[in-house]
Amino acid sequence: MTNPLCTLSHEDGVAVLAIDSPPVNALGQAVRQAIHETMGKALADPAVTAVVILCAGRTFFAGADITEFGKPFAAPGLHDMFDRFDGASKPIVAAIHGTALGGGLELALACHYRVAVPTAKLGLPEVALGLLPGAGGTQRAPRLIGVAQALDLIVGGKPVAAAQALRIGLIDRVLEGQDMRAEAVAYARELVASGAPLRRTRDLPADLTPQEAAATIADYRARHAKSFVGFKAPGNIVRAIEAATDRPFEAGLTREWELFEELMASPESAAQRHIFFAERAAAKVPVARDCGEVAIASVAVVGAGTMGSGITLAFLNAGFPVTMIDVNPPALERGAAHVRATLEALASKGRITPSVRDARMAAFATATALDAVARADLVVEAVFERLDLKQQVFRQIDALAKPGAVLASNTSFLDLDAIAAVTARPADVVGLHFFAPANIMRLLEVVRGAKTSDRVIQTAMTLGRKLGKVAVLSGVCDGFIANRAMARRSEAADRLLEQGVMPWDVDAAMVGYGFPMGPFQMMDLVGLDVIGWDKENTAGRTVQEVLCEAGRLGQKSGSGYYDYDAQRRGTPSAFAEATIRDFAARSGQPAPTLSAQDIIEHLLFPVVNEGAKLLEEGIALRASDIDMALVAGYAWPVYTGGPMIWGDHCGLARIVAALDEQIAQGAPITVSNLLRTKAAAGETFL
Ligand code: 3H9
Repeated sequence: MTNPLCTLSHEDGVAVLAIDSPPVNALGQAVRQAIHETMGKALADPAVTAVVILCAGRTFFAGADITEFGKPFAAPGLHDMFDRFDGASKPIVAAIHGTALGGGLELALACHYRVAVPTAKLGLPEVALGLLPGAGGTQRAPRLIGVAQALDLIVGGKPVAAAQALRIGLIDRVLEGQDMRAEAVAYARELVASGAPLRRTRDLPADLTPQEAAATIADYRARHAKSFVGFKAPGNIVRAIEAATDRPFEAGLTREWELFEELMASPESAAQRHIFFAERAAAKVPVARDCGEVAIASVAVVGAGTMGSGITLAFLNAGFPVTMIDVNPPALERGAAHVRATLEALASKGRITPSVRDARMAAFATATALDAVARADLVVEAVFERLDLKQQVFRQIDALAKPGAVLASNTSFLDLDAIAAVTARPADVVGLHFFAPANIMRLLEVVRGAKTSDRVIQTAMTLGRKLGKVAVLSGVCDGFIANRAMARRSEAADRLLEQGVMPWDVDAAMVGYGFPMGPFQMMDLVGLDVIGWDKENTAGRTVQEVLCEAGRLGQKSGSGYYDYDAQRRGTPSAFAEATIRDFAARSGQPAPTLSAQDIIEHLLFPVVNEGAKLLEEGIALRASDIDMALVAGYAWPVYTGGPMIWGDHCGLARIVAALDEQIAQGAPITVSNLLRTKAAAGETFL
């Protein structure tokens, strides 16, 4: 009886195992079982001289089945399968297309030879899930490609292209790729005809002695120490690779498994796996199945400021032709110069080839007249954040843009419906909220207005993916998901300051939690006069007002909450400290003594609370969307999983009690009904 997941066919003495388990041929139990049985049959057949294993569909195995994680692994395990591969007395060839990832590449490493089509990518990306390759990857890869390359591949986690894989010895041949199956079978026949040895990766010697490996690893750790902070997986991976050099293969596998299980049980990995699924869930939005999409072949960006030029770059980098429009010629020239300089810099750093740079330059046009929007399928407005101005621009765009074009606003907190209302086509109006720098930050909030059509929403979600971003759908409200949730952190931080807590203590607690910088360091970077300061109406009412009035506008003026040296290194400012003490003295209360954990809870529990409000108001579709938005848009540490799942771990009842305590002390906040209800019922968000 043939197994539908794994078909076995024969071509002139070569058995071909073809696995077909859409969407990505993950190595779940049923697939493992099918391979194990079929491989057993092929190897036992005396007419078979070699075996080729390949996959149908869009990709080679994408790894172990992540949905099985957290449950006991059912037999046959990957180790059992790979033992059979290793021990086979006939050559087994893995033929790779698409992506061979994680357990998928580990399977290929357990084969005797590997070939790949030119477009294939190969990687061990488990680190991104807070894990390590637990099916021999950390033991076989160093033996095959050397310790230094294995560190890059496994700790770095980035897949390599077929050509690079060949260079480092990960594969044995890049096929032409016209007919992978036939070319792989021909390769297997060549092996048999030439009497090629059974090359068992497990039996290859490590390229370094334990002492040399220890030195290479120590050097690697030192160079990457900063990026390891907060993550558990890199340290365990390094330990596992070390084991490949200082003990026999079997003992190395045992060590690898211990370290794998430790990671699997860790909160860091649970959080990172949550984000993996959150990213995929965010792409699923409630639109009619047959709504279709607007074909976007050309883009116009209105406004050449920081956001406009960043958005232009984001589209150019994704291969779209873009016309950047600004009615102010000097502003347009500044924006265009930034776009060109960024493309040049990408080329000079080797991140793009000169021909790609030239193609992007050629796809970039500028215009000072708004009628240039007439040619675009998508118009993105990125003018100054003022409702009347945006409405005026939208009226003009409405008059000029072609019928059916998508009209997007990059507003970060204004009412999208009020913008859409000035047009005759509100169904075509959508928010595309990019985060600065728009060509770098991964989050794209797609804002759905009251009248935005399904077709336009689906178009925007697809665009997000094409731009290499995580698109998260948001309803209309002040600040949408990410800015609105994080505004509560800033307010809580300001309240602490007014009680006499120092900004550097608050910032240190946030950095300790895992943010790249704290809220006051961020304010100093952005400029204290940019957010929340009204120059015309300032009266020393807040610490920020006092600092701004004193000309302490942040890094750009050499001082803000911190004092800066010529290299923009900040040190605690005596002026800021005196100002804060002065404010605190007015309250008549002594400044509270707070631990870093107290500060974390004081600042971040209100974010969880706001997340609950976003859910109960229907602004965010799911709790995981909020986590995804903050991880991608605000560098919320991915190893905590985002505010909602972190809130679940802290305990919702504890959060409600802490918020009630803040309210009792005068904080102007209210607790979300959803949060209270869930806390009372002992429920969680996720
Ligand atoms: C591992 O291997 C551990 C071992 O070392 C040791 C074990 C002992 N499992 O991303 P897409 C689903 S850890 C289950 O939208 P694309 C995904 O959720 C694994 N499901 O497509 C989605 O489902 P849905 C190491 C998986 O074309 C659907 O497939 N491997 C898995 O943009 C389509 O996915 C990795 O970390 C999986 N392994 O990208 C690779 N992978 O439609 C993770 C995907 O219901 N995967 N799904 O939302 C990827 O990087 C990308 O999915 C891939 C395709 C590049 C393969």
